[in-house]
Amino acid sequence: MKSSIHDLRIFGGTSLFQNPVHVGHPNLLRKQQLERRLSAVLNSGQLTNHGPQVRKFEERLSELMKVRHAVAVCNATTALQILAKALNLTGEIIMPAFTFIATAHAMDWIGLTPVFADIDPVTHTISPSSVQRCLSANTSAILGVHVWGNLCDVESLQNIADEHAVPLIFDACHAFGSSRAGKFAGQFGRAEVFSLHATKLVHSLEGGVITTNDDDLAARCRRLRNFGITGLTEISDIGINGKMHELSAAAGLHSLEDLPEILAVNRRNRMLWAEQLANTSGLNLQSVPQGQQSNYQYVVGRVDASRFGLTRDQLITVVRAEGLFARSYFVPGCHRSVPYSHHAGAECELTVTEAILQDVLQLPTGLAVEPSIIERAGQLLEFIARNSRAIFEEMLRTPVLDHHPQDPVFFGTVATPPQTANAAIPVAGVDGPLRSHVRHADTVPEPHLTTVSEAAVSAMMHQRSGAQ
Ligand code: T4K
Repeated sequence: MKSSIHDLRIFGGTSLFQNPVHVGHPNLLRKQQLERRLSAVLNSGQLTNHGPQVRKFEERLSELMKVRHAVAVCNATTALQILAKALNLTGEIIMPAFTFIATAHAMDWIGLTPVFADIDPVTHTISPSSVQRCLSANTSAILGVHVWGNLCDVESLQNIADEHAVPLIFDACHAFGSSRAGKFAGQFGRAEVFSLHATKLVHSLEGGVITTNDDDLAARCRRLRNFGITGLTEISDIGINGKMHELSAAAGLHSLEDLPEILAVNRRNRMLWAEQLANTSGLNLQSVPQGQQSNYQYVVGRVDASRFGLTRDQLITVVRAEGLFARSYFVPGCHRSVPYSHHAGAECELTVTEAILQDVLQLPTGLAVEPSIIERAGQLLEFIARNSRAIFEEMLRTPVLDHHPQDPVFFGTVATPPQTANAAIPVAGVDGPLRSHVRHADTVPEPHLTTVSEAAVSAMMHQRSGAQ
């Protein structure tokens, strides 16, 4: 562990984690068994088109979630589109701005207008009162997102939806295995959509599933998933190819068998993080609201810069260099991302969203994260908190900050042109606290990777001392 701030990698020390610790890593157990399963599928000759693996997977999913129908789809983005088409949605759809960009893209791609509502400060899910304010004559549906495994306030949202006679649907991509008042995600609203992407709790490598208790809606989703074909020579709808293939379904069935272990490990990890951070002032883990069971797929907290002594982005800079690849999430927010920033529908007030985008921090969990990793990471965070003032001052003084050799932010695939001498470094989507720390830079020599929130990290890494 570090005994002085000069042991920190950003000041030339050695990274705490030589092998980086990612926020998420595919949960994958019993690989040989999976290989045998996949090989049996390959030998069966049936590779796709609603084969036995997909049918069995759908059956297992509906049993588990206690819902009448589970419609397996190639990914959740396509599943959201199929669902919206199956409901004949047109015009505006109210959704949170605080979600993975796919939620907005899926709707916009099929001609719907996302209207971004604010979120609840505790659960980070869509705020019913904000939804009320976003309603208009053009609203055709409300789309809640169960962020981080926390379920939305489904009862209040349902009341609003019923009152205005619009369907309520959910993006449940984060919520596999979560429940509210004893009811599993998958049973709420008219329908819900789950992602089975490799980084999700349960996964089919890539994949998605629509769940619903509505027989007609399920039948329509099934038709739309298969080009709208209903018989040998019959085409009833304008459908798409949204089919899940057999290998994917077999991987999904395999993953489902590990669900109890994955949930137990996530719960344990969340508890360990809470223990480790109990004395770290200014870094507060999100708590699960009463009456809910979370799958703890994500461990998230908020960095209160005034108490912690560093902003969230400054903290990310320090820990990523140590190999703890903590992340901000959903930055810059759907409403601030280029395709939507001048959006006609985006007029709702997003005060809570804006605040959370500035300070939310995602920490590693999942099967790959051992207790010893959390213990060391917790000690590191505590050390940083204790020395935050000295670290901040040193960050202002130190000429060149260093980063972790395996950080994809610096060794990725998207290159941006070098900065010119003494130009202010643009930090896309990050204003406020970080801006005050981003100063004019000398030339940044190599092209470096920039994803939106990582631009902040990148900018800080390349700043020079005294160049105000
Ligand atoms: N709605 C919501 C709320 C969602 O979260 C998502 C997807 C969707 C809709 C759409 O669902 P899909 O159409 O994808 O089914 C990832 C995923 O690409 C995305 O599926 C997911 N949400 C989103 C939250 O996360 P990234 O870019 O943030 O993750 P990525 O690729 O950086 O992976 C996270 C970490 O996992 C990395 O640190 C490396 C590690 N990793 C990742 C992969 C894929 C591995 O170790 N191995 C791997 O194979 O988007």
